[in-house]
Amino acid sequence: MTVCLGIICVLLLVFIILQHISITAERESLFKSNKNTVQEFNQTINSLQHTELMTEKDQLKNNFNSLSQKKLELETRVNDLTAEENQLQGSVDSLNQKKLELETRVNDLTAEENQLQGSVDALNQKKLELETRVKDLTAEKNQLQGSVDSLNQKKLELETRVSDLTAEKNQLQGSVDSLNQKKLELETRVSDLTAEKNQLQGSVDSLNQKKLELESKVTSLSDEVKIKGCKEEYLWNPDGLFISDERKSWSDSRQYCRDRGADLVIINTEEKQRFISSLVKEFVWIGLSDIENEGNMKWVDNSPLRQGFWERNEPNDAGRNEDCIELNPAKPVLSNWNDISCSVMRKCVCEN
Ligand code: MMA
Ligand code: CA
Repeated sequence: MTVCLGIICVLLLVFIILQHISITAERESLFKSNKNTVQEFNQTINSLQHTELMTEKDQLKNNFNSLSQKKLELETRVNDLTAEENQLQGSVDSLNQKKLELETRVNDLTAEENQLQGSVDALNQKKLELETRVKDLTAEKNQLQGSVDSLNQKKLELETRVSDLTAEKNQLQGSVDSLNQKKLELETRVSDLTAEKNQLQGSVDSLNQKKLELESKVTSLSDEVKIKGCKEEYLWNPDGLFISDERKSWSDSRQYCRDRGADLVIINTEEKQRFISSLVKEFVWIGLSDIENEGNMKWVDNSPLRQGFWERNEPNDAGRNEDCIELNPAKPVLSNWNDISCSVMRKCVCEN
């Protein structure tokens, strides 16, 4: 656009200059021809002074007049051309004015173009950035496409797995049904066995009753033997005694001894009571309890207690919860037993 405007201005200038040159040339040629005519005329007058032909002089005078007329006309023409030139000069001025305006406009447009160039540069920069971004996004898209493909693969695998598992589930459902059937059968069997067990329990109870009767018979028989003066022999071996190294409840302590081929100690002589009291340094369980029958103290071999070495006011079944017997070596040697809750944690004395 700027270039076009420049070219138009140049063409206008060239046109104006050519016009001016042609007008000036025309005016000069008119002046020259006029001057020549006057010189010619003067020469003619001079020559006429030497001639006698006055008529010719008159004629020449007439010619002169007509030439003067011609000269006036030419002067008028020159004036007209001068006016025309002034007019053209005005046009040139206005064109110059126009040209200045166009130059200003061109400058404005150039500034605008520079600004636009800046915008174009920024847009190009932006375009480059966007191209980079597009490239990145394309790479990302390809990566995601890869992920999608692998996920689709995974999905297919999972679908296969689901159908496998469904088949397996149906198979298991079949198993469950057959197991339920089996369970019903077993429940019937369990209730049959429970009935049988209850029956057997009745038998056990009656046998226990029988056993108790027999035990009391044995006791009374042994008392009878005592009364008859037969001295009982208490055989015990000090080397068969040992103290546990862990604190446990009475039942767990008993199991501890049993695990080692022994049982909780039975103290049925004063000698043994003295020996064990001197052996232990803290509370210990001994093999005596009334767990089975409150108030009926029994040793772990089911023999009844004949001689106890109780503390004062013991056994008292405090809180109605004391069925197991501890020995406290800090108390006097022949009165150091106490009944206490079987769940208390104590070391114990075992005997094998
Ligand atoms: C008291 C006494 C005993 C009982 C214990 C229980 C310290 O002795 O009442 O008979 O067995 O408490 O801790
Ligand atoms: Ca007690």
